[in-house]
Amino acid sequence: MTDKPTVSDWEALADKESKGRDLTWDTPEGFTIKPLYTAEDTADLDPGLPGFAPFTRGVKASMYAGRPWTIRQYAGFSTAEESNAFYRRNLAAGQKGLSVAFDLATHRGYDSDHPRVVGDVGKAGVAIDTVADMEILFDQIPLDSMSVSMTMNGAVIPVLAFYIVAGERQGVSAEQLSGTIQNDILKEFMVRNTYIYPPEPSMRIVSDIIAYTSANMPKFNSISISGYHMHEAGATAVQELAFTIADGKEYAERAMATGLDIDAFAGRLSFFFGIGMNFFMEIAKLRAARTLWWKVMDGLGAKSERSKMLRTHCQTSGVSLQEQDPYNNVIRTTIEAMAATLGGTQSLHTNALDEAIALPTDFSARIARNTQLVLQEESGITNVVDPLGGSYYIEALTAKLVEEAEVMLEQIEAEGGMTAYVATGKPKAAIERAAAEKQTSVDKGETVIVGVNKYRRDVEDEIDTLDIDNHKVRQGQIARLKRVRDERDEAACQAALEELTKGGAGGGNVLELAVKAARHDATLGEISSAMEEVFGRHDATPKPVSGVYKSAYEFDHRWQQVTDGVEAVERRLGRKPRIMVAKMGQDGHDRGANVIASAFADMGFEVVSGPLFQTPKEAMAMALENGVDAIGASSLAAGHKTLIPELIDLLREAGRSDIKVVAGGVIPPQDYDFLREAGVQGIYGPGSNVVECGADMLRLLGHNMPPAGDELDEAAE
Ligand code: MLC
Ligand code: 5AD
Repeated sequence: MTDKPTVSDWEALADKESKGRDLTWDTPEGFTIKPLYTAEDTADLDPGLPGFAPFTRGVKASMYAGRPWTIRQYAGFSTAEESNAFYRRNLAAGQKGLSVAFDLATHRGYDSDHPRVVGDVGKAGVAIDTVADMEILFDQIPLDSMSVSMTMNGAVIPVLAFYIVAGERQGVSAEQLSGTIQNDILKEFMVRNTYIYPPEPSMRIVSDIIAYTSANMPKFNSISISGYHMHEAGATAVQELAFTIADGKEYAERAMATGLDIDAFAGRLSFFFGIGMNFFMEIAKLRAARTLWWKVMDGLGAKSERSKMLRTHCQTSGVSLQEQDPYNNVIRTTIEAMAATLGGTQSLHTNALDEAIALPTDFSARIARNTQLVLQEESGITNVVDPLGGSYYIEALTAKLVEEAEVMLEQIEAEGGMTAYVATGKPKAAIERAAAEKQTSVDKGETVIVGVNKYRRDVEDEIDTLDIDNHKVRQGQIARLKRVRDERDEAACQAALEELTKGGAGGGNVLELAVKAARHDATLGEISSAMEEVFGRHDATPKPVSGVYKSAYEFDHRWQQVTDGVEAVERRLGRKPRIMVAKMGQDGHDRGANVIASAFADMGFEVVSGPLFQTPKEAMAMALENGVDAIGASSLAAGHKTLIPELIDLLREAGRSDIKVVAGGVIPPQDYDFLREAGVQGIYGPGSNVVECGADMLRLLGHNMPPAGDELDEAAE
């Protein structure tokens, strides 16, 4: 009988098979993944049992064998009527919980009749201005039994107040309401950008909500501490874990500082993670997150086990989905959904296949929802708790993530906690650096995306997309706003708003005061303004990172051609060519704009980054002031058909049609002709190669640029 083979025997055999090739893999987290994991990697590890501390294997003992995860699809568009009809169709077809997507005007605290939001109303979500809208949104949906998540952070006070009052008008008391409000402002300052007030008053709002819900809404999750948006902005798994857990700790400490007992509120803190394509890493990430949270809450003195359980929603990754060959997205979403469920999520949203192009249609929403139904009903995944527990690789990865995230958590602690750390801008910059590195790896073909930088099709099929008549939605909202204002008791409404302002300045609970104003039909804009009077409004200009592209492309031939081209244009102009990257409307998604700004700066362009939330007029003024040669407008929230043509018209009126305008972001191909006719000279969807964007820009500026050399470089249009 021969001896049992050892790991060294395996190593020798594998080395021979692969002829000495290095089989390890370096992840964006900086982990070197080996081709084999064995009992040696997990000898010191004990993940425990599900339902018991530290909950690595799941927060419930029976997990999905007892109750499957909640199929909770995030949705909202156009009017409350249309979104309500969409929700009811989805519930009838197997969805289990609701999740409301609000439009950007609502997020930023503006009523639909505000001049800054002309292009945003009803576009990226549903327009909600008053309790009347909220009542329509939940018409025939019983709020005493349906759990409702609302993704709201900036205008969180009026929205939660409207929800409470809409419940009252349905005959449902606050204590019966179950659901979740996102209410996670720290990540807004880092990545999502739908804040309204500066950080300090924003943190006060979070604490007021935790205090109010813990006293009055026992079934309602007061916060959804979100790593998702960091993930989408390009964060590594370690960054997503550390920053999210540190955010959670900060919220818990703030609430404790107001005198609340930790066990009175901690059981209703919930989480939200993004799930991308690194399958095993994502499963391990959720297991690591639970382990980390248990330790943090135990450290803060929580006694109840429930306070130390990390319960989470997950959403499959939007940025992993592509405009090219979009049916591949169904496959990607399935893989990601499996990772979320094998990781033990409580609730899940699966993205639709048209994610990179527009909001879901009924067709694409059905496929997305059915992905979860098939997993629940057909795959057998629900029958066994934490089926990957004990896998050498999964357990080793989980432990490694915990260890690395803890190092980062200590650094954050040394910086004085997450609010102070966010204020330094360091976490935002770290995420942007990781994003730029990922983009470079895709552009260079090192990270493969099927149908984009490999196996690309010559001709793409067009798919049907949802188009919203933003003008019609806005007119309808304006009419309803007028009706509500005409019919309400104006004096009582104004008095309640004044109380809110006073309470904001003093020690009142702003949610409690806003509920009173909402009962008198104060609008979202009015409630937001009443608080803005004392809190002020927060402004920020993106500060893109520099040097990532330059170092990644140091020896790249095409990069050299582009940088040579920029120098040639510089010699001709007697100065560097100047590009403005503009973000117009209330769309705060700035990952793409930052990637472009940092890459173009590295190419040698002078880059002017416009602040977020400009009107076309403000963008034009800034462009003229800075003497730019071209403007790149980045749009990810469907405002492109209104805002970009307006900018071009304004430039024409100013006699500056010589300034070239290009557009990038989530733009359906159906809109390309419309934009070109409006004067847009280049359109760059997701999957565009950044270096080729630079080459195109040089052509626009009159430089004779050689064509791209290989098939990778065709990506630019
Ligand atoms: C669950 N339960 C069980 C059980 N499993 N009971 C017995 N045995 C089992 N096996 C119980 C739970 O304890 C709970 O009761 C109840 O069933 C519901 O289960 P849950 O697991 O709490 O699920 P759910 O209600 O869906 O809550 C999940 C959540 C919550 C805690 C994560 O916060 C949530 O729904 N979040 C969704 C957030 C969301 O949709 N965000 C969208 C963001 S989109 P009890 O009594 O204990 O509560 C976005 C995009 C953008 O942000 O940027 O715009
Ligand atoms: N309806 C459905 N999904 C949406 N998303 C954003 N807005 C909506 C909406 N109104 C999804 C996309 C995006 C993520 C932030 O949420 O997947 O990537």
